Amino acid sequence: MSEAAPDPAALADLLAGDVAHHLHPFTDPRDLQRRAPRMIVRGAGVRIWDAQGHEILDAMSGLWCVSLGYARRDLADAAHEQLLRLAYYNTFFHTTTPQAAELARELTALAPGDMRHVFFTEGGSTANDTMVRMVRRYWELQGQPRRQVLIARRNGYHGSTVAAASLGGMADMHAQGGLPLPDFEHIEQPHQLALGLPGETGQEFALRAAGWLEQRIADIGAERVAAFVMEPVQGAGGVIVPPPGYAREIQRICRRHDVLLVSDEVICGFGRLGHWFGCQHPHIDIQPDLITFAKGVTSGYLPLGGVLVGRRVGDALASSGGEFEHGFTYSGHPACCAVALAALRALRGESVLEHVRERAQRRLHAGFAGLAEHPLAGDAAGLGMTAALMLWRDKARREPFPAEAQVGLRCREACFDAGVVMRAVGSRMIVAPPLVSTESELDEMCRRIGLALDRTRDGLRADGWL
Ligand code: PXG
Repeated sequence: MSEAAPDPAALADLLAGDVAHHLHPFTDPRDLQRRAPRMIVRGAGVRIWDAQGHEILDAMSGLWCVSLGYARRDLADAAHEQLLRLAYYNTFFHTTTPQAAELARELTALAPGDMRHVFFTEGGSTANDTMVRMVRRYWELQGQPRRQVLIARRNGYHGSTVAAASLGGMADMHAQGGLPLPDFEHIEQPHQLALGLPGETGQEFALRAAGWLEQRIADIGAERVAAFVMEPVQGAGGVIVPPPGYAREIQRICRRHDVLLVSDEVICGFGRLGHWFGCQHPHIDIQPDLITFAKGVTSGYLPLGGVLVGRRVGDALASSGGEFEHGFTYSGHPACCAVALAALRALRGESVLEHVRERAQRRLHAGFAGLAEHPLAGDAAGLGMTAALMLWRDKARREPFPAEAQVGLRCREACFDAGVVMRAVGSRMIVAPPLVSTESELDEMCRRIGLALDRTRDGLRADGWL
């Protein structure tokens, strides 16, 4: 199916306005001036269309969020009906709405372990900001106000607000504006391809990598450490899957030192790894004290995030007396909650998690194993509906491309041209397809990625990089 091409003059005018006035996230404005952005105008199922009418398979689910695919009538109707019934009311000052109340009950019923409370936010960054304030408040209530330090990992991503960017371990983000804030510390990521020693087994690496946390707690002093925060699988960092055993060992270390454990499930939650929460995947298998979430909870149709709070922190906050001096205008927005309720119904009613576990993830990883045979690509990795490939200049010698070759960006553009969205993280190419992707749609994504790899290779040859 293709779209009727729009009036070229109107499109050119819109794009000129975008380039002139719109500051895009994580985009160099000079690049936009050199080449106008691609205008996406429609989506249906796992496909999107640009303004020129090109059909593109969205193997990134938007930005890891559109788990149920585009143009779903149930999600749109939920928003539409709620906007007409009650477009907005807040949850401050002793008020609530049926949608916020119902969603709180549903989410805490789904959450692992003893999570009985949820705080609603507008997205993942504000969920992490809320979590930071919440764990510090918890320790104050416990009479341990010195427990202020949050430890997270290099190359972890937790959002773009000042606290979430401090928590994240992205060096380029820290290089701007004096981040991280004090009392945010980082340990190295559990990325064996980058940090493993020759001959080291996954299990040995898992223990060594978790040991970096214990060392850091000792350096800081456990009496100052509030929490450790990790993504089950690092998403924006490049789909970095920790070796089995790592997360369990992290949990043991946190318990030993009475440090709260937080799972950032903004990407991994709501079926991305084939379970309601990524921490429930057998490869991860931990019971965090708090979970932050966003994205897939509404399948990206409207913005919503939050913090699920285990009994330990939840009971302390709930019984403390005194307000938690925190909240957002749109905390528990009724239309966003209505869409989340509809998304949960769809995930359950259509057995989406079973589809991921029993069919889709296997097909995706089989496809990526095939792509790793391409001369340019190797080291297929991933868990659930996430997958990654490395691009090598010389795979046998494990020689990477120099940064100037911009191999990831070349491949990303080649993917768009081949009709599939892939995200580049340096020279790592990653996907997170909609959870509802059929096996034939996943095969077609991989076929198009294969084409893009061929074309990337041709371009690199033409420019003398190969
Ligand atoms: N935590 C994690 C694990 C995330 O992936 C956030 C928090 C922040 O969520 P909000 O809703 O505030 O954006 C995220 C967001 C990318 C990319 O390019 C990833 C995210 C956002 C934008 C781009 O991979 N993740």
